[in-house]
This record gives sequence, C-alpha cells and structure tokens, in this order.
Amino acid sequence: MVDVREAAKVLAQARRVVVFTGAGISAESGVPTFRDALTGLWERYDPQALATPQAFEDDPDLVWGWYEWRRTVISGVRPNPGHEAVATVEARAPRCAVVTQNVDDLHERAGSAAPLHLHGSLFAPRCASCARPAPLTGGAEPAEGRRLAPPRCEHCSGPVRPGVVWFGEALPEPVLEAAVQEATECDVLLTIGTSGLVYPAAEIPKVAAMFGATVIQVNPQPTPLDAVAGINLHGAAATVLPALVTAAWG
Ligand code: BV8
Ligand code: ZN
Repeated sequence: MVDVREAAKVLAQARRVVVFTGAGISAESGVPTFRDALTGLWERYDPQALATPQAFEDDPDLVWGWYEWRRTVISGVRPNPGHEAVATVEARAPRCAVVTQNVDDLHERAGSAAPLHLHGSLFAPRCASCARPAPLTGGAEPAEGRRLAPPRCEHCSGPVRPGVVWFGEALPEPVLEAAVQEATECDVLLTIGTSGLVYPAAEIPKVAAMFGATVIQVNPQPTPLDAVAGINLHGAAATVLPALVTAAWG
C-alpha cells in the first residue's frame, strides 16, 4: 500500500513518537472491544452503564464479576503482532511513549516498558474506601455472566474495586498530564484501534496535530480522528503495524 510506504518514511525520520492505542489493538488477540465486550450473558447490559461508580454501588457483585471475567479472558490470550510492532517502534525510534486507553496488560507482555494507562488497569485493584492497592485474587475464575462478591480490604475491610477509570470519574492527573506533554512534543502520533469517542483521551491525537505532529491512523473503520489524521491506514493493526515497522526500519 502506497500509504504504508509514505507512513514508513515519516516514521523512520521521526525523533519523538507517541503511540496511542484503543481496544482495537487487542481485538486480534481475541479480546472483545469495549462495545462488544458484552457478548453472551453480558449482552443484556450496557457497558457504559456497567463501567460506572453507580453500577458498582448498586451491584458490586455484578460489576466485580464482569471485571474479573474480563481479567480472566485477558490472562488467557496473548499479545498479537500489533502489540509486538509497537514494542519495535519503542526500540527503534529515538524516543517513543505508548499511551493506551486499554485496561489490559498486552502492551507490557509484548515488551512495552511503561505504557501510560489513561483508563487504569484490570491488574491494579484497590480498596474503594481507603484506596490502598489490593492483591489480585487468583481464586475463583468467574464464568461469564456470573456475579462475584468483591474481596474486602485487609486494612479497612472496605470493598475492593477494579483499578480502572469509570465513566464520570477523572483520569489519573499525572498520567493524563504526561500523555498531553508527550503529545505536544512528538513529531509523529500513531493512533491505533480507537474509535476516538471517549474524552478526554480522544483529545490526545488532536493535541499532537495542533502542535504540528503528523498523525497516522490505523483503523479498518472511519472515525472522528480521520479529521486530524494526515495518513489513514484502513486495515487491521496486526497486519498493518508489522508492515509499517518493516517498511520503516527493515
Ligand atoms: C470524565 C475503562 C469528568 C473502564 C473506559 C459527552 C461529550 C463528551 C464527553 C462526555 C459526554 N458525556 C459524558 C462524557 C464524558 C465521558 C465520555 O467521554 N463519554 C463518551 C462515551 C461520550 N468520559 C468520561 O466519563 C471520562 N471521565 O470525563 O470525567 C470528570 C472530571 C473531573 C472530575 C470528575 C469527573 C472517563 C472515561 C473513561 C471510561 N473508561 N475504560 C473499562 O474498560 O471498563 S473507556 C472504554 O471505552 C475504553 O477504555 C475505550 O477508551 C472506550 C471505547 O471502547 P471501545 O469502543 O471498545 O474501544 P475503542 O473506542 O477504542 O473502539 C474500538 C476501535 O477499534 C473501533 O474504532 C474499531 O473500528 C477498531 N478496531 C476493531 N478491530 C480492529 C480495530 N482497529 C485496528 N485493528 C483491528 N483489528
Ligand atoms: Zn481499605
């Protein structure tokens, strides 16, 4: 694809790269994206209603069961060539920051050193009352759709909650600030597998474009970020990204 060659030229000359990812990069690892995370028994719930503090307050067992099921799904899959290509960008570009909206650990397992998790992580549960980190329970791996009572904090016996950012919750300030800083300073921002609908995360590619970076989008579908993407690679991450890094750095 001529666009891949053009994108590779831009990438190979970049001094500072930001890789911005959404659920689409994990799709080919077999992880349902947020919108279709509610397959099977979960389909009767609206994810935006389930991923909220209110839902956890109303029915902690339902919400904890959903997140523990998602964590079990993640632990059972592997990073895909898209995640691995991102690790290659980090190894080859003079400077590269990975900013992800995903709550899985697939970037880490593909070799990314310290991705910035704008929406937290499934692997960092904490007490909903005193906010102390809580241990990951290796215990009962919930079947899909099964309620599971959250463990209790060993310090204050408050309920343990998933370490993710719910709708209506503020993003972790230091992480958001670092991501915005990287976006203002980069020459190239690769936005991969995100619908660009959730704010303030969706601002990151726009900030990069505003500060003069070339935005390269990888997504099989059109998204609102088409407006800021200088180069649009319409394809799947696990196919396009390996081709892109090979064309850029051999
Ligand atoms: C906040 C963690 C304020 C939890 C997530 C109206 C207008 C503007 C904003 C708002 C509004 N109403 C409400 C808001 C605010 C709200 C928001 O933006 N809502 C949206 C829906 C309009 N935002 C918030 O609430 C944020 N907080 O604003 O707080 C505040 C401030 C101060 C003090 C107090 C409060 C918090 C948002 C974070 C929510 N948490 N995740 C969990 O995971 O359970 S967001 C979650 O959904 C994901 O992290 C992801 O970011 C998002 C979307 O999920 P998906 O659709 O699955 O993924 P994605 O969007 O990435 O789409 C998949 C893409 O992949 C598609 O484009 C598809 O084409 C593509 N694809 C598919 N296959 C492939 C592929 N691409 C490449 N290769 C493939 N193979
Ligand atoms: Zn506690």
